[in-house]
Amino acid sequence: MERKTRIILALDVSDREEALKIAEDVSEFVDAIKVGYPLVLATGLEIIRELAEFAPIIADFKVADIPNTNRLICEQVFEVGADAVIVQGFTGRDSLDACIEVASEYRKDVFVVSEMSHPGGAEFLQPVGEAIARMAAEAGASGLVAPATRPERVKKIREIVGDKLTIISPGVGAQGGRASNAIAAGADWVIVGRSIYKAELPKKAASEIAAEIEAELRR
Ligand code: 3DU
Repeated sequence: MERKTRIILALDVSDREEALKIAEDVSEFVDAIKVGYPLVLATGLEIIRELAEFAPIIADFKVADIPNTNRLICEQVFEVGADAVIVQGFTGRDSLDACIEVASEYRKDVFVVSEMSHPGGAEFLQPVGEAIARMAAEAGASGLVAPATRPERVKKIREIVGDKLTIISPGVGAQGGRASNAIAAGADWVIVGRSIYKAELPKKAASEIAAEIEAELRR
């Protein structure tokens, strides 16, 4: 994934035509498109192949199962053309290793959720987030998912993993986080959903966030 605008679009719409239209519209302002359950359950897995025409695709299935099941899921995700998969870290090293093994066979990336951006993310996951980040680094994951709603946590995770892993950061806009704060705290990319796909002019919304990030990086 190339660092250009540093925006990953979370395309959580449930209509195929709308998804393709938004993807095409905003493609110049996003470095990747994150596709998850809402769109895939509504339209089918092949939407990943269709969207891959516009940008690299990150499949957000928060994979969280035993190693064998994780392997089977990741194989399907990469076969259909995704460039990366998001997996949970709390299931442990063997489950993560299974995902990383499959990803390396396909020369693709694995991003590990260390903690989540919503208020409930602080309940169970945050206390183990740093241990998950360390495990992901040791296991050879490509990156981590860390919360833009808590930039201080992004900073902490960055201190732990150094430059070894990339950090992608959801929670910007609709969940209250600011793109510039997440980037300043050490995120490589922000993940933005509703603030772009629900905007009256998604392309304008994406370009404004890109400009905010660019200004932050020039500081
Ligand atoms: O809140 P938004 O509409 O900008 O969407 C954020 C996206 O990122 C959405 O797909 C959600 O499932 C995902 N995500 C989080 O919001 C928080 C996490 O910790 C991990 C993923």
